Amino acid sequence: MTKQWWKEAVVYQIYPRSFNDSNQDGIGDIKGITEKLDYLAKLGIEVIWLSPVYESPNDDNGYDISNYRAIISEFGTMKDFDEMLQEAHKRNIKIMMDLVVNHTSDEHSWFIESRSSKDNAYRDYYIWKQPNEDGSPPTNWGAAFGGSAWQYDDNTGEYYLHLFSKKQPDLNWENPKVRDDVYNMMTFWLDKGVDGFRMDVINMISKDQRFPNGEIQDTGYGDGSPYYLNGPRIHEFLQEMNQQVLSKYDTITVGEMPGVNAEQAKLYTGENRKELNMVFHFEHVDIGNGKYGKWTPEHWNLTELKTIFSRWQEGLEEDGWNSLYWSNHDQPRAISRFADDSEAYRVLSGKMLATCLHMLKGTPYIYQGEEIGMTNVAFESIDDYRDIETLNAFRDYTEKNLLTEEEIMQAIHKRGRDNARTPVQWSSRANAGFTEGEPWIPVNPNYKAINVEEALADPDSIFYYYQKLIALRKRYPVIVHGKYELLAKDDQQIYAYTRKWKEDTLLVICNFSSDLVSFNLPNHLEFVDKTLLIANYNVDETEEIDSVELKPYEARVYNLR
Ligand code: TEU
Ligand code: CA
Repeated sequence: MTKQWWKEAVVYQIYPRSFNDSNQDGIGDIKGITEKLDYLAKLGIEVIWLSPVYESPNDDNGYDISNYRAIISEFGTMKDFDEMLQEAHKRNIKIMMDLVVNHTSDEHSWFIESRSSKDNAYRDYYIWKQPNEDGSPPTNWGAAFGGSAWQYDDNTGEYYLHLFSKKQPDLNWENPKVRDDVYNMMTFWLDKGVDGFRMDVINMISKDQRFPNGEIQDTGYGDGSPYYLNGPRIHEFLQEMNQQVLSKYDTITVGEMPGVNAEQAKLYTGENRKELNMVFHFEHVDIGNGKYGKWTPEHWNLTELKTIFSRWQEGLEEDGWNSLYWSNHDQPRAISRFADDSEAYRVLSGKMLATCLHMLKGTPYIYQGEEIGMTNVAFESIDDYRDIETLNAFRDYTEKNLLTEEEIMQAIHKRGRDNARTPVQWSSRANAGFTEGEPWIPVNPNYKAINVEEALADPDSIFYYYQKLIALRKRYPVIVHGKYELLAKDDQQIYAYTRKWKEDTLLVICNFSSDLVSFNLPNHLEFVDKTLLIANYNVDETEEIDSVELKPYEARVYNLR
């Protein structure tokens, strides 16, 4: 067995469009990434997860791919890519590609062929169905970005399935030729030297072939998810992919899986199952979802969050592996979502969240800008937004009078995907130093105070705190391997837990509130020696810890022996 290096690594996600623009056209690009590799090496990360860089008409910013083997020209060339890969490897940084194979773009040559006639060789690459007798779509399923999940095509008089936008037709994984083509494409990238894949909505690729209607939702559409999430042949497909491709390389793999639970994750990530290394679940990022999901955000409790994390920590303790994240390109900024982005507490709470997450068992993911504590943005006008999900939701919910404009704008400010997609703030120069051109999406107006230049100049910055967390991971095996135990289960303000490994007991104490709160160490924790590993306030290291007074958003990690 090869060494499971992906358990020890920290991954950094790059959303290339918003990362760094090297040629001043307002769009982040691959050369822009290469320019910043030294910065990432300084942070200490070992893997980059690169959101899609393939040819795409950008209906969903690259998650709609029209050619899996070409680089989209606005990001650069294949030569730029190869150079980036080489430069990353020189710095011991691996590159994980985004693999988007539940669907392609409708501009992919496979789909152009497929829709051209019923007897085209590519017809069965996608999911085509006849209309019902009254002409209505084959099922009542709704699509993730609004409307029906079926699009009628005049040319052949049939509907095709699209679980996302109508420019993202779902591939038909029942067809062995589709699977072969995907595996060959993966091999192409692995032979180039990439180090693994983050697999987009990979638990959606196997559909229940009976295609039943779903339960009607408040939006008027049926919920098809029981018939395509973790579908009947999903494990078979992943095992086949592993056998034909992944097993031949030393890779890191993570499956993005809406609606997956810890029990199922054991099947996806169990050591002997030969499927994936880990999965991204959505349980903590969906916390507080209301009637219309994220568009009706409600209050959430820390105890709910602790219950979720604990279930996953305990569920995958013996077998399988966790991925750990607060944010990504689909989610709001971590500090704004889970802590406090006010001026008084932004830095403290950013460090607290980092502590809480990175000390859990699993592979931590940092989303670009998180390491400098970037926050949500609240554009006043919908015209400043670019995300298809956001724009469609604004239109659909207001048109149907389900939400007022004010209500949906508030929800967009809290939970919209563009919160994470404003350009990385590199400096206090114009456009945050991201570009000298017109950025494709406006920068967050707080860039003068929050930027990389500032962070690098301040030894107390969130950046150096992350750097220290990553360095600790390399020094203390307990951080990678320790067994998790939740403390103070019912506490509404404190998240505390231990991690045990051989002689070491890691004690992690995080205050998720702006109150002063006291934490009492449970009696069963016996130790003779304690070392403070990291803290976001100045702590007297000799302080007794039987009972600790915690300041707002305070976080401490001790190693007990
Ligand atoms: O996301 C899948 C997914 O479930 C989210 O898009 C979700 O629908 C929404 O963001 C939360 O409200 C993946 C990609 O990460 C996302 O960027 C793509 O838009 C989507 O798949 C389709 O490829
Ligand atoms: Ca550019």
